[in-house]
Amino acid sequence: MTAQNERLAARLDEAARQGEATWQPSEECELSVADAYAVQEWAVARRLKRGERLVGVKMGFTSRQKMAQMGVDEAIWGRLTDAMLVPEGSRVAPARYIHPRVEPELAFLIEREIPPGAPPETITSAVAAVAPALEIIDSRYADFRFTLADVVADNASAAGFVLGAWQAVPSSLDCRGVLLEVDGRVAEAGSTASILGDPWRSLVAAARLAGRAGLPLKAGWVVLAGGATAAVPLRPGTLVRTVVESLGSASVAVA
Ligand code: 0L1
Ligand code: MG
Repeated sequence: MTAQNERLAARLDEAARQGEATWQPSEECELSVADAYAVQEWAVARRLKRGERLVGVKMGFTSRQKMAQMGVDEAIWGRLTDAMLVPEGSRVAPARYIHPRVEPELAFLIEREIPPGAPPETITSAVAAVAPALEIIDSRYADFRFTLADVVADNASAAGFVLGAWQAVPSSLDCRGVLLEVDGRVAEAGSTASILGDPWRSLVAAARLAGRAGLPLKAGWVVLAGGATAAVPLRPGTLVRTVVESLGSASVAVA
């Protein structure tokens, strides 16, 4: 860890704690994507030192549109801690975030550890259950503006997640309709096919990317596979719900 990366990690961690935007590392220095992952690891380590626990990983840039927009051909990943979990059906205070958005996702529950380098064909059998989920993303940068390295350093904008009821693993997960509702009205409609063509691919990518950092996907961890539609702002006083075809729903009220 270089002094520069350590300083960036501290600044990003502090921005998240205070709920105040900060400037992008790319505005002040050259940051490679490898360095950005080191910053992410260090920033999350600060959370762990305060008593938070790692409970999984999230995938980002899993849709073709977002990859094209960022000029990348690989998804990114971030780390989830227990403090980010917003209990399903509970009320979340938007004031704890900077400019939160919410997007519908699919979550995997890992049953048996997936070690770095695990063959892709062994990965599906390591999953205990799947669930509809909501992810709250909150870039620590003003106006959600960032380069690829900036957003990787910022833990892929991870801020919160809501899990619906876990379901038995179905034989296929692609092409399921997904709705994102705000106060009962459809705000966005999409499909699980937007998640790397099939959410299982996203899980395989999560195992590969976390494995590259020497991190196994541990038993009991959650993997958020990626957004199935565009994200919408998390507005005070609303009820946000996602419904995933044949899988159920997940919801959160915004205080
Ligand atoms: O979960 C996501 O796909 C978001 C990744 C980070 C980019 C963003 O904040 O939009
Ligand atoms: Mg997401």
